[in-house]
Parts: sequence; structure tokens; C-alpha cells
Amino acid sequence: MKRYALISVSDKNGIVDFAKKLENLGFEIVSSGGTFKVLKDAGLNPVKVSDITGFPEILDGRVKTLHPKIHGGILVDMRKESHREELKKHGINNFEIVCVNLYPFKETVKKTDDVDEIIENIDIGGPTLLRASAKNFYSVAVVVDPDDYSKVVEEIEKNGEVSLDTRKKLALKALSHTASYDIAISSFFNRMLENKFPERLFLEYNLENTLRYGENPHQQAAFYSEPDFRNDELPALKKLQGKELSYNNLMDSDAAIEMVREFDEPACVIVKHANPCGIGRDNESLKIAFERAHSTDPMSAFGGIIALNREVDGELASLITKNFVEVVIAPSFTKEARGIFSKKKNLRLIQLPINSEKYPYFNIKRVRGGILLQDADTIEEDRSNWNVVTEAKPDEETFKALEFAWKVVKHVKSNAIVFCKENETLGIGAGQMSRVDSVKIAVMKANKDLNGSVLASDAFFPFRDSIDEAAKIGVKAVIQPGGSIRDKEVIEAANEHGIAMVFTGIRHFRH
Ligand code: 93A
Repeated sequence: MKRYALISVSDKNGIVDFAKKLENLGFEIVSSGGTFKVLKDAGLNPVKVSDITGFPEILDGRVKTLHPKIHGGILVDMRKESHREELKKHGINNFEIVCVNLYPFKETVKKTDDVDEIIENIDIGGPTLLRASAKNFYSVAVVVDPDDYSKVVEEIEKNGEVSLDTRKKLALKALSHTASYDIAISSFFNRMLENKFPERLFLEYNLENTLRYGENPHQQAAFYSEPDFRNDELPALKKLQGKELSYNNLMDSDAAIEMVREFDEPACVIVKHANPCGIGRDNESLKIAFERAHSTDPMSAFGGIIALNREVDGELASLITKNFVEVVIAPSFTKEARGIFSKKKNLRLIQLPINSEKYPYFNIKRVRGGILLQDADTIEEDRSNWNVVTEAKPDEETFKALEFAWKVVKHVKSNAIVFCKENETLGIGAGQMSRVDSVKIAVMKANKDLNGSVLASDAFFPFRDSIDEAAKIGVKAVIQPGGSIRDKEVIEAANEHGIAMVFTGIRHFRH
């Protein structure tokens, strides 16, 4: 009995070798036009689909394999005598192997805006072949991934056929592939129709690795990547040394990277539990930036996640490793720095580009019965849209400190209060249910003199109490969105204390 394999592939990599091996194992190869030509030119003896169907490819190839003589040969359940009889009656041969990869739809979307070209790359016959073969895994081995060519050949060489277990796995792969393909197509249509929040949202994520545990040891967890995200920017994949990154490490690393991305000048962020416990910057020295970040709250910095936006050298590596650190993230490390870090076996070192480029992404949060989706908080802001609302006006130096404080406070969990100087955080009050408590905590946590510092608040002050508290330690200026029904009372408090106050008009809650 002759054995048949159907091959119809867009990505022709490895196909000649695979087909040759199948031919040597006694298979007759049936192929669509382009694939047929490649195999024929390589000296094989394929048969054209059109010779089997007796019908030419039509409509510029839109109809190639969509024919009962092909699909009958794929969908026949060889365990059923009635099916086998029916095939015989219609002169159809069954396919044991179906090897298909699809028109490059995703790649076409990436490289062009030409809608006609994109639409033409929606494969119809290919997914039909894949779905039919996967459905009939009892009788067919479906191969969608060139990485599986060798496994299929090996199993046939060894056992005369592909095992049922492998066929099931291949079927799952084929079905996941067509599902992913359909998600890409529906996403494209949503973009074409400018549906920001589509009626049905399909998200695709790919398993990168399972984690030792989740937020706590009794919770299981895994990391899935977005298909379109650049791999070289994934902290989970860019570890140079150290223990496996934990769930909490990944959460905190993400927060640290997002913070340090805010700065063009050398900057350092130290994160604990998704909040900064210190941010420093300097016009020249990354080392000074680190020292400023670290001195904000050295106790909390213990076991922290550090992100820096310049190359780390040996001197800085020695300084960082004086204390216990969980993760260090930077765009590069000198050889000397690598040597110093390597002595700390557990310290995770992550090298990835830190750029200030804004990429479009959504924040996703799971709530009971669904998810919430929102734009990332990446609004463009500048001083020209800010209003000084008090009698006292900030001077240039104060403005610079306010700008710094405003960048920082956006990354602190609400209610967020930050005391800063021009290049460093001095006291951070995070995650309190009342704003005035965040002020008190920021004061309590401060390690240095707060006299002459500035204060940023992520949202408006509901009462004047926070201003009265801040005045006690000699704050000279405050930045906040404004917009409270008691703004007047709050401005009066600032005027009474001789504090300058700026309204940004933009709120930065973070939960
Ligand atoms: O245009 S199609 O949707 N119509 C079909 O009937 C069909 N059959 C296979 N595209 C179809 N294919 C696809 O053609 C396969 O998925 C594969 O990607 C490609 C291989 O074409 P060729 O062998 O001519 O290079």
C-alpha cells in the first residue's frame, strides 16, 4: 500500500530535506504549486495537488487545496471501515502526514500598511488543512513547525509510524497555531476599524517559564510573554547570573525599569515591594546617582531591586555589593563589574537596554469576573502647562526639584507623597489610605534634613492638614494636580506658610 504525505508550506526552510526523507521512507509527496516546484527542482518526485483533484489552482492561488479529494483524504477516520470503504469508492487516498505552514500574515502586517497585500496573506486553505488534520489526529500526523520535521522522521524510521502521543501533541500545536493566526487577523481588523476596546478581546501570551512560586510559596506561577514584545527587553530572559528570578523579582524589576526609564541623565532607582525606596540622579556620575538613591532610606534598600540607566563599572559594583541586593538591572556592566558581582552567587544581574522610548501598551488588571484594561500612564507633561497658584513663586532650582519630584511620585503607590531635592528623593510615603498619613510617613522615613525640600502629591489634597504638616519641616514648594473642592483652603494654607504651590492639572494615581 502506498503511503501519502501532503506538503503545502510558505516557509520552505528545511522542507526539501524533510520531503526527501519521507520519500526515502516510501511516501508519495503531494504538494501545492510553489512547494511542488521547490521539491521538483531539488530532484524529488512530488505530485501536484491539481493532478490529484483534476482541478487547477484558481483565483491567483486563493483556491489550491480546498477540494474533497484532498480533505476526504485528510478527514477519513481510518479506524472506521465505513470511512475506508467510502474513500475507496471515490478513489481517494488517505494522508498519513500533513505538513503545512501558513501565509506570513503576521510578518506582512509588520512590514506594510497595504491593506490589499495584508488581506491576500490571510491563509484560508492552510488553516483548513491544519484544523482537519488536527481533528483527525487518530489517523494523521500534522506538522506545522519545522522544528518537528526531524522528530517525525525519526519516529517513522524507528517504529514505522508517528506515535499516537506525538500525533496528539502535534495536533495541539497545529490548533494553537491556527488560533494564534486568527487572533492576529481579528486584531488587525480591530485596528483597521480603530476599535481601541474591541467587543471581543483576544490576547495571546506565550509561556516563557514556570516560576518556583508566586507572590507566596503556596501560590504557583508562570511568566508568559507578549508575542510582539522585543525579546531583548524581557528581564525574565536577560539574566546574566544568579538565582532564578522570582515572581516578586519580576514585579519589582518591572517597576524599577519603568522608573529609571523616566530619566535621560545618569539615574538610579531602588525598589522594594513595587515602590521606590530611593531615586537619585546626577548630570555626570552614576555612582553619585546610586549614592543619592541609597541614602534616601538605606534600611529599606536592604534586599532591594536596583535599576540603573548607564553602564555599571567596577567601583560602583563594589559599592552596590556592600549591601544585600536581590537584583541589579543596567544596560551594561564592565568586565570588572561582572567579576565583582559574580562573587555574589545569588544576586541576579540583568542586562537590558534602558531607553526612554514610549511604547504603546495597556495595563491589565484582573478583577472579579473580568479584567480591566487601561492605557499606560505615559502622558506627556511639561512646565508650560503648570500653574503657580500661590503668592510665593518657585525659582529655577525649585522648579527643577519639583519636576524631579513629579516624575518620582507618579511611580509611588497611592496615596503617594514624596519629599525631594533637585537630584534625590528624601522621604517617600506610599500606599496610605489617607493623604496626610502619607505625608507623616514620608517625614518619619526621611534620613536627611527636609528643610528647603519640595513635596509632590500624586493627587489633590482634600484638606489643608497635609500642607500644615509639610510646613512643620520647612518645605518650600509643593506640586500636585489641584482640583479639590477645598483647593482654596489648601492654597490659603500654602500662602500662610509662605510655600509655593504648582498645579499640574494631571493626576497620577497608581494602585
Ligand atoms: O490561498 S489559500 O488560502 N487557498 C488554498 O486552498 C490553500 N491551500 C494551501 N492558501 C492555501 N494554502 C497555503 O499555500 C498553505 O498554507 C501554504 O502556506 C501555501 C503554500 O503554497 P505554495 O505551495 O504554492 O507555495
